[in-house]
Amino acid sequence: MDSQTIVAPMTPAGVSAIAALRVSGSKVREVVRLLFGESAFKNLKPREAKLATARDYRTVVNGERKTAQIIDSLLYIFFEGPNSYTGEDVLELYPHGNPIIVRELLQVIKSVEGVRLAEPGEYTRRAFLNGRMDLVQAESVADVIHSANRAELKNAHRLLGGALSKKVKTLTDQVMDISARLELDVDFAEEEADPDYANWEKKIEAIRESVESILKSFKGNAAVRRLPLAVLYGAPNAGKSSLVNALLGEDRILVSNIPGTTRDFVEVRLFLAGGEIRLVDTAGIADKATDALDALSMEKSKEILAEADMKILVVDGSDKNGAFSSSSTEGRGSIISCVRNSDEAIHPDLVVISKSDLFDAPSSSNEVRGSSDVSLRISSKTGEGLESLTNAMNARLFANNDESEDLWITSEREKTCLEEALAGIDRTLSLIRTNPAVELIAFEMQLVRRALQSITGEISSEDVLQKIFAGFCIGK
Ligand SMILES: Nc1nc2c(ncn2[C@@H]2O[C@H](COP(=O)(O)OP(=O)(O)OP(=O)(O)O)[C@@H](O)[C@H]2O)c(=O)[nH]1
Ligand SMILES: [Mg+2]
Repeated sequence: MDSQTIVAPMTPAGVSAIAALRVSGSKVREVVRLLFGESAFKNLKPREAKLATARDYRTVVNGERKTAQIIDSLLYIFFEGPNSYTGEDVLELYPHGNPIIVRELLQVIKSVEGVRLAEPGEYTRRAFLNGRMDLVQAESVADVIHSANRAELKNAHRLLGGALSKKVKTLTDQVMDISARLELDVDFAEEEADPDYANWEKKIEAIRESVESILKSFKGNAAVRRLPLAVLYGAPNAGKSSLVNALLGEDRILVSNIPGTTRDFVEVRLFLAGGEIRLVDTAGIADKATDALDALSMEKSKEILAEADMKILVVDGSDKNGAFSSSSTEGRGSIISCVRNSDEAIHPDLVVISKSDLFDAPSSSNEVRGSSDVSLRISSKTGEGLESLTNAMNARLFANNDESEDLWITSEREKTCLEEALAGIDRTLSLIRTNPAVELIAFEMQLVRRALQSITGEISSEDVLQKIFAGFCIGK
């Protein structure tokens, strides 16, 4: 293995309260000596947070370390291998999050002989190579970092905890057990009676079922990482854009009292309790388009509505002549009809009655119950009802997320290995069913075993590792 010591920032470039850097390898103690001096080096204890002043030795005047320029006062922790993330000696540094400080620390650390900048995913790669985790777990580290919602995060944590690795290990053991028996039969083929094909068939079928069920659990990144989409729609001037701004807490979208202010739909990202979503503000949909451009805008609104996971109809509650009037409940039918287009009404998942600061509440509650659906009174001005709205969005867009006990795989590589295993199992089964030479069956089972072992990385190649870790962030 690469014996060089590696260093990299773990936090993104830019200004922050605190940044973090990690050094891993045999030169870690030398780095401590260089940055913090002889006494820090001699008294270095693992897993102890130390507050210290890091200095740039290269600026030493009169040979005295104390005269060297201060880089930062910071916290550091030393982890002694093999009890560290990578399994090697590791030093973690937590300086202030100023890019100048981070750069200087990197420069000084790299000036130690045998230290270089880490490649993407190199820490996790070393963790794998040193047996700190298997390949499934290593891949799930990226999932933990990139999960877009609670459900994905929970799954990633279970993968990291070894839930899948354990399943695969059990299957591998079963395959090895069968292989061992088969090979025995190969050796004693002359003396023994016919092999017990029926018994093998049953066992291999059970393995097949397990492999297939893991394979079926695969959710590609496109499916998993697709953010839920909520779309706001309604008549022109209903207050849709103002509502997006209020939800974001910033004046992101142009708002005016001129109907038809929003032309193109505008997409923003919003964080709800369950995870991140896409929220889209659309151009108002009127009964009739005022001109050709207006017609195009309305068309666009309908297009994005067709993709929505949640359609939120915004109705201007202050508009006495409008579709909704708070004093009548028969307004409900017309709420829908105000966005009825030539073809068909667009049925909302939720109706919000906007501008509640301009009219009296029909009841003490901010929920207006209609014939079937529930609507919320909201005001972008006072903030009334915004929390109820985000709760309603969260409940709809992240339904059942936390209760799910499903475990799914996300890695294309793991999927390919499982497919190979499955194909091998199928070939084995068809061989068994036609009672051929036991050597052939034993050979196929070996392929199955190898495919399963590559999932967790018991068998791996440089190419495979290269591919996996190239997709990681630097510093992980
Ligand atoms: N008092 C009050 N006025 C609001 C509220 N929300 C929006 N308005 C006003 O209503 C007018 C229209 O608001 P917009 O947010 O631009 O409405 P829109 O639905 O995006 O309109 P289009 O883009 O034209 O479809 C603006 O003058 C806003 O200031 C509210 O909660 N209270
Ligand atoms: Mg608008």
